[in-house]
Amino acid sequence: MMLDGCTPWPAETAAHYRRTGLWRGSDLGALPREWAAAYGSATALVSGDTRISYTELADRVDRRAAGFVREGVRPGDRIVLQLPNVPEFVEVAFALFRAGAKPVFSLTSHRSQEIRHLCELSGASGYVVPGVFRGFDHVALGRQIAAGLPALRTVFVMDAVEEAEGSDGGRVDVVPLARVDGDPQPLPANDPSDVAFFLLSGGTTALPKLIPRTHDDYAYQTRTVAELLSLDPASVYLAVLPVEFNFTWGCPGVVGTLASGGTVVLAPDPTADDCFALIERERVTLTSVVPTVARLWLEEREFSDRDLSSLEVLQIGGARLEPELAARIAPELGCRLQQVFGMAEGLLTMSRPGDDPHSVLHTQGRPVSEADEVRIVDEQGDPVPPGGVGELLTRGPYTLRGYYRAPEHNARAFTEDGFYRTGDLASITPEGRLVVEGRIKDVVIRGGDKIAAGEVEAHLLAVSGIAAAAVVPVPDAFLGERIYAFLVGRDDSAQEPPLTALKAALQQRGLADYKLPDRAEYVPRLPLTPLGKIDKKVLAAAAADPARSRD
Ligand code: J2J
Repeated sequence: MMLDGCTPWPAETAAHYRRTGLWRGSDLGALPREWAAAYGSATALVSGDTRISYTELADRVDRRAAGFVREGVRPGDRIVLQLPNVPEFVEVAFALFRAGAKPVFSLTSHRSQEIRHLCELSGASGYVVPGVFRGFDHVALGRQIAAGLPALRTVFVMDAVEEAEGSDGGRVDVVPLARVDGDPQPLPANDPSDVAFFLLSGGTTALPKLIPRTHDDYAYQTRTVAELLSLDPASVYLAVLPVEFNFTWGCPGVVGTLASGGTVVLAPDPTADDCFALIERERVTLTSVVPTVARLWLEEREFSDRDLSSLEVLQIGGARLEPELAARIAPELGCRLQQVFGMAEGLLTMSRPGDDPHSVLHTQGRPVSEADEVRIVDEQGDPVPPGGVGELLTRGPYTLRGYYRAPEHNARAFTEDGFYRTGDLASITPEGRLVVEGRIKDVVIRGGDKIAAGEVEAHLLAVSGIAAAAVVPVPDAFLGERIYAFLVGRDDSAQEPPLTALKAALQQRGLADYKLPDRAEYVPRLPLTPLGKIDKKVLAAAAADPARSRD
């Protein structure tokens, strides 16, 4: 049974995935103990000077799970998890799985707008935070949000907090993670077909959506990708991007590496300085980055004498990889390139170890599962001729059937027979490889971060002096795309806020920094399509015009 508000796979489809051995009745909460039995004293996690063995990890997960139960966390509870790349992220996620609670993975860059929405949408009873991180006080944010959301009972804090701050007039308990500890106790197993956790959608709508991932579907995804890459106990994975990103968490990422007995090294940030040092010190064999990070590393490589010879595979995905950049990976970094096209919603395509060099540079490879179904359709929803470009639709054993608590959106985002409309434009080569050709969804992909235009527009409209707003991507050599906002002022007498004031106003509203427009331009009116919708194609072309004057 899946949590209320989720869309299960149809019964026969689920039965088929079980019969064919794709879904094996997994429980993510039971994994650390199983891994400890298999890999014991081998190193599971490395972070700074801390090294944690498989046995220690399982012990910590058991103790923390008991601690969460003692703090009132119950099976089915949703808990917003907002921690950086630290061992506590992994421990807390698995402890929550163990306790039957469902973590909602959020980004550390998220602020009050995003966190309030995630807490509200998920009905979260808890919120796990670092404390003060990169100058931002997450505990204060938790208190502020809890004041308006009675369901939110506890803020769990990784850093030590002052006892005096212990409670907020009874509204919310602030509990240090150190106190989330208890003697291990038997806890009920999870239903493998139930939600294990929620990933955040890259989104096309004004408010972000939640993606339910089940125990069985995620165990299948991570196992399949780990097998495809032949991971084993000698594998060392460097988590460069935020761990809560599906790419880092499970493609094969943290979960796939641990399931293979390898070692996960947590990088504090993606800089070449830090990551090259970690690759050298830990003899890293595999890592995954977005194209912007790959570009940064290539630029730094000639100035670094770090030994990167252990690195076998660099996975690059999350945004379009220019063939020119792709071609530099093997010669300049001395490792194999693997292109990855993926989405938190499910479908993953990847190039394979034996693929010919041309296709590795120019395609995003094949779906990772034989059971992935992929269709390329035209605007009417009809299949395009072989090799043609159209919207990519997909369904399969690890692709969602519906967003959480979003019936109206689901009616548009899925076909009647359960295919997810990705909003990506793609074609398939005669050899069956996917080529991403563009997208029809209203999203900006800025250095791998996904920004829903509608979300930024809604916030811009709430800023005084703005009557209309349209956000489009503008190409950028370093980030791939940047955020360009076209604005219409409210009336002639009103002052048009300049970009810095706009950004400040959006930050003031509590929008995450990565969603702030990089450029803003005032226009007398926004162009419309014959159907009366804002013509974003015209705007995107205008934004990309190098001759355009910019303020
Ligand atoms: C072009 N666009 C791409 C690619 C994703 C592995 C890798 C990436 C993600 C991810 C992920 C792309 N070329 N190679 O979850 O597990 C764009 C598409 C897609 C959207 C999904 C993973 N790889 N994209 O990026 O949920 O537009 O997942 O629909 O963040 O990123 O974004 P997200």
